Amino acid sequence: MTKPALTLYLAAPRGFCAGVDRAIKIVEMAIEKWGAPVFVRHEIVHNKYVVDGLRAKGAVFVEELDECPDDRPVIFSAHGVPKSVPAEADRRQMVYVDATCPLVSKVHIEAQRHAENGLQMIMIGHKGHPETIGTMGQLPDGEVLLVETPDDVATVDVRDPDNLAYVTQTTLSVDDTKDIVAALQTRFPNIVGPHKEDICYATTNRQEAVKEVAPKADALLVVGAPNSSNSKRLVEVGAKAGCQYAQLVQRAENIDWRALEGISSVAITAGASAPELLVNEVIDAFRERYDVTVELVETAIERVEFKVPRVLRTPA
Ligand code: 0CH
Ligand code: SF4
Repeated sequence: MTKPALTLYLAAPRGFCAGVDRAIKIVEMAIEKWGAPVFVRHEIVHNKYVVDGLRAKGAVFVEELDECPDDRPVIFSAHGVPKSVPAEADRRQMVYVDATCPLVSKVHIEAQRHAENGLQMIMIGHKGHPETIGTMGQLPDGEVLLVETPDDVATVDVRDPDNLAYVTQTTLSVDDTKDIVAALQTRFPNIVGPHKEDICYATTNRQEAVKEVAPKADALLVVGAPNSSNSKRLVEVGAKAGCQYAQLVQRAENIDWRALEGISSVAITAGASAPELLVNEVIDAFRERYDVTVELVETAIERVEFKVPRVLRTPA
């Protein structure tokens, strides 16, 4: 039987960003240097395949530092940690490596600098997300106010409307964040913002690429995990850009083929924490059912790379 024709628009950039790449390398190098087990506080990045792979090599994933013994190394995830976490690790004289993405650390520094200059901080982010907890945790409890929507801006209770600054999570929707920033600037005209957006290059580029592919395709699949904020944003951006069916898939086995019946084109991208191997698995699943023509839609070229911490570059 002949297979139906399908155009597969492959978005680029997609998948691993420089911060994810660095964080995974940090865990791998730590296991090489110190042997197993190496503890990792929180999923190093939000992807089950990545986490399972590192676990098989000797990583032990925990949620809190008090689940780690004093005498084994611990890595902090790419999303960043509140100040209290390295402080506690220091107190316990633990060996630790911080895999926080340098672009998240930049936001941490920004928040502290504004606070030192006497500005009250507002964070635009998702409540309960580890990055939001980490960034807010750079300052004492209750010092950073969280807003998630333009409606929150209307009710946020500030000390002095003329002494405010904001920072954002790095993985937010660029467009939704613009609306929140506009609401902040309308209510607090003197609020200070980042020189350049806190939303990182990888988030921005992946959303731009999705905007390009989504309107062309009958369906959009975003390879990524349900707890991956940047991946979920890609689904929303795709739907907003006009794609009728936009779905997150962790693996090829999760594709809902019945929902895709009758399509003649599909767009595929991947969140910053999703390995390319899983994208290929999804493409192969389409090849099994369709006569696939792949069209690469590249909207930016990324050359960002981050070095791993020096302690891992020296032998044990
Ligand atoms: O998108 P989130 O922040 O949920 O995290 P992820 O899926 O692990 O992707 C990597 C981003 C890490 C911090 O910016
Ligand atoms: Fe860093 Fe951006 Fe990747 Fe987050 S999504 S790890 S901020 S490069």
